[in-house]
Amino acid sequence: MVVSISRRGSRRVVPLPPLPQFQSAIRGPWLTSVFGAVLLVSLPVITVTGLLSYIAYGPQFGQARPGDVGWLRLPQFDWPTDPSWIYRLNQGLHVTLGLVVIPLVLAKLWSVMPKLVQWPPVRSPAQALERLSLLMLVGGVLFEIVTGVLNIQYDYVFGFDFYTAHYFGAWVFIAGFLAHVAVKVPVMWRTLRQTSLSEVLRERNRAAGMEPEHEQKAPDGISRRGALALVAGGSGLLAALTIGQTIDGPLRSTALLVPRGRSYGDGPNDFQINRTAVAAGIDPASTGDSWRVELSGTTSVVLDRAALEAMDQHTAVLPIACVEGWSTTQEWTGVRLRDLAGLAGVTDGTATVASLEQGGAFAQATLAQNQVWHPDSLLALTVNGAALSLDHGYPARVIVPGLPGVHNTKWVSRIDFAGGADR
Ligand SMILES: Nc1nc2c(c(=O)[nH]1)N[C@H]1C(S)=C(S)[C@@H](COP(=O)(O)O)O[C@H]1N2
Ligand SMILES: [Mo]
Repeated sequence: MVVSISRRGSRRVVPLPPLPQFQSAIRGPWLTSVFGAVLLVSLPVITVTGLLSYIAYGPQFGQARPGDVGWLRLPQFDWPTDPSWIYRLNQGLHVTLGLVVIPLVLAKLWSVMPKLVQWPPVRSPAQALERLSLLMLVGGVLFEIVTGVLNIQYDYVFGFDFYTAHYFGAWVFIAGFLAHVAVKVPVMWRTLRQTSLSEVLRERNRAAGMEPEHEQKAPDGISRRGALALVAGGSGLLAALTIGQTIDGPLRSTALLVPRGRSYGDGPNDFQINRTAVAAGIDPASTGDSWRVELSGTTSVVLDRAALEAMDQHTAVLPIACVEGWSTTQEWTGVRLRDLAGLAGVTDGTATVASLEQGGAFAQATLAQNQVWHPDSLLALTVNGAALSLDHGYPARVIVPGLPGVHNTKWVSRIDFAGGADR
């Protein structure tokens, strides 16, 4: 790196010359701009799907995490039920893209590393602001990546709530990102117009791939074309070893990077289990002949499994799509939630479903009106023609199109319908 003092005088902040082992003849505005351009498109998709997932959890029912976000409150709306794969797509994009950008983020940081370490660290208030926005951008993106990856790999390993940290971390990142984009996009655009991608891809030898400012240096072990291939290869490999968890089916076994939650059942119940009955502390005795589901609305009704089986059965092919990005589509049969609402004497409104499971985030979930009244929204008794296994929520579980996996409550014990009777 050539250290030059600007003609305009000594007020200019100069990057520190990198240690020899960090010098590179290909580091420069062009690679930075290419990586930046790809991140400019992908990071907003990851951010927006993340925020949408927060809304899908239903902050209006006090069940999104974190619950109280102060002035960072997002617009709230009833998450759609159509298409039924909407949350599957949302989380598939969020998690897969979130992993795929890791090599890009690292390459981008590498490409500007000498600028991150500059002397003096702060020269003016304006420059201090720029440094702060950079800190928010770099710190934010790394924090989101690390917490996100740990969350899909392990059960909670944090000393803090993942969702709270990931939510507020996202806003730190967003602020830094917007400031950075405002300042840098014109520079990026100019650089990319000066040297086209196809030009660089045609660079035959390493020397040709050097940034002009480095021309007097020995070529690197790698050309710009090679660096692009390396990053693209890394991202492609991450995608290939992840995407199977969202696509499911035979491809599930290719998702080697996301082994979490891969305990399976038998036969028709042989698909991914989030948390087993044992892990959830479900006493098998409470799911036997003594099990009942209590419905409350304008009247109360208590049903056993035989009574549910005697009602109109409806079948729907619906995905379970977990916030962690995995999903699995199965054929569910059971009683429509709206038929149960009718039994409870209710003709509209939301419903709160409670599980036999005691305490914690999974003990109950509130469904929006559109989710309760959709014709495919079920209290499922069977899956793929067989009784639900205990791990998949026997005697009965909720399955609703488009709903985040977490609110498809297993081991249902009661449903409170909040709506009124016929108007
Ligand atoms: N009672 C209860 N319901 C639950 C859960 C749970 O742990 N307890 N896990 C939820 C989550 S996070 C998901 S993704 C789905 C997974 O359903 P499955 O284990 O049948 O695949 O169930 C949801 N319902
Ligand atoms: Mo989940």
